[in-house]
Amino acid sequence: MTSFPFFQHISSDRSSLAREGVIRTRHGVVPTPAFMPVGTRGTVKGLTPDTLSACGAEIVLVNAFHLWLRPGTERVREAGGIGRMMGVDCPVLSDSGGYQIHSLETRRTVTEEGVSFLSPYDGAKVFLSPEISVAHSEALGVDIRMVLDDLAGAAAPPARIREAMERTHRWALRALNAWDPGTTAPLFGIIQGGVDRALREESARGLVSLVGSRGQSFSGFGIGGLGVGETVDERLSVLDATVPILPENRPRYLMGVGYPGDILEAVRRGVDLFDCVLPTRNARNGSYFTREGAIAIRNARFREDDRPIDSSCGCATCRRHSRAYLHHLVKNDEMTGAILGTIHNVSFYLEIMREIRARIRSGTLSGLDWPCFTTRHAIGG
Ligand code: PRF
Ligand code: ZN
Repeated sequence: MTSFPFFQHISSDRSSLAREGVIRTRHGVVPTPAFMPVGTRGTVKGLTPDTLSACGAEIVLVNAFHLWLRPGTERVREAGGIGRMMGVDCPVLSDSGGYQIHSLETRRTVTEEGVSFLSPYDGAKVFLSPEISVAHSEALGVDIRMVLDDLAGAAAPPARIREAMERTHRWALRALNAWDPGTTAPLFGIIQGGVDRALREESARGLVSLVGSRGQSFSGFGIGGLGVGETVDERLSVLDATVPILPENRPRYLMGVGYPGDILEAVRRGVDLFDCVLPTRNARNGSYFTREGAIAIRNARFREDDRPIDSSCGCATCRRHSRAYLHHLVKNDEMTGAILGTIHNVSFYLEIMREIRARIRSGTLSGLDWPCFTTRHAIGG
């Protein structure tokens, strides 16, 4: 489909595996390391396309599984694709739903053929396979897509973790064979294997060496199954073991992680792409990121605080509004409070990604540290 390289590695950090690059898609160029705001159901909660763009978003994440169930893949296709329907100008990446199906409350049955489950929307019986997943992401018109994977819970026995990883590999080959790399959007494989380094190495090697029947290989690699209750040290150890196995000319995407400090440590280990619900979800709970740490805006100490959320932030919220105003809005459950908070948190994440990229370029990444922004800090992991 593309005559230009999908991913280009531009510069490398001297003291770590961090790298600066660009991902090129039909809908634009994404500088990496990049953070994708989460728009699971076809909207980044609280943001219009214009505010999302003003926050600095250069790529957005959706979930093919959710969009398939509602409003329906065919409806999205008729609307000109998900980017068009959402009204965003930037590229869109779709996750397959492997993780969401795994987390469903209702019973699901995983077989070699695929996964059967009840729709969380209306209870209808539905079936998803690696091939069906590729067909849906294609019809949604996304710019990058993830294969359907199987994963085991953090507390699952080793045999189940291996089984999920091996099934993920077999499904990955089926997805690869269902994909036409010549005419359709790039496809990423997903590495699984729990917190066992040997299993993760096996998973990375297995996916990197997969070749489809037409000679096609994955355009990039997701690192899945993390951010699910493992400790920070376990997660970083998995990245240390995994990333060096991945080809230099393919993007690496750490799925669903994390706090700014977690992202920084993953960037240092060679990761290029991230998504996480933290900035959007926390904003709706009145928890805002600042350079000095998170603040809970409902706290009475902000009642008469005339300062912006973060005096070093240039976002539309911090340029105009005080903590006192946000405190008032959030205390009264005004939707504007959630919107203004989301604008700040998403802008904050995108600003730290720009800072990370600038520091890789200038060779000063080693001086960067956000000890107050890690899962370790948040949950004591
Ligand atoms: N697989 C998929 N999506 C995901 C994950 C995964 O393992 C994670 C892990 N935290 C987030 N999103 N398909
Ligand atoms: Zn701000």
